[in-house]
Amino acid sequence: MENENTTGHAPTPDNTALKEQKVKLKRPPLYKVILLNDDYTPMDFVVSIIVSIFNKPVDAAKALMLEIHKNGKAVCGVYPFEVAETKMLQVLSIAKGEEHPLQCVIEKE
Ligand code: TYC
Repeated sequence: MENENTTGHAPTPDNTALKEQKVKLKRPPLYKVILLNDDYTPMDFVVSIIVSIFNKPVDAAKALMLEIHKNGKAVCGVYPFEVAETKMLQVLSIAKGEEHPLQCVIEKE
């Protein structure tokens, strides 16, 4: 029916319905945290990083490390931007502190 009020709001003075508002809810974008292979960072160190920063069980961390070693890179986790950025900076800081060249990047999904 024309001018039917389906808004849940009080009718306007001329008794026509207020226009429905389209509220577009957007999910926050997610970012992949990717570890890169190199020839020098020890395998055990990479496994310990994946366990401690990305909260993976040891077996999954070993599998991810081997995937990076074989294929050059792997996604270790997917997070909102600020979490992804923090994890990337933590990886880089710990690796630098131990003088390993391990590299880590983030990429929008
Ligand atoms: N390629 C390294 C080695 O043979 C191991 C390694 C794995 C390094 C994963 C970095 O992100 C990495 N010691």
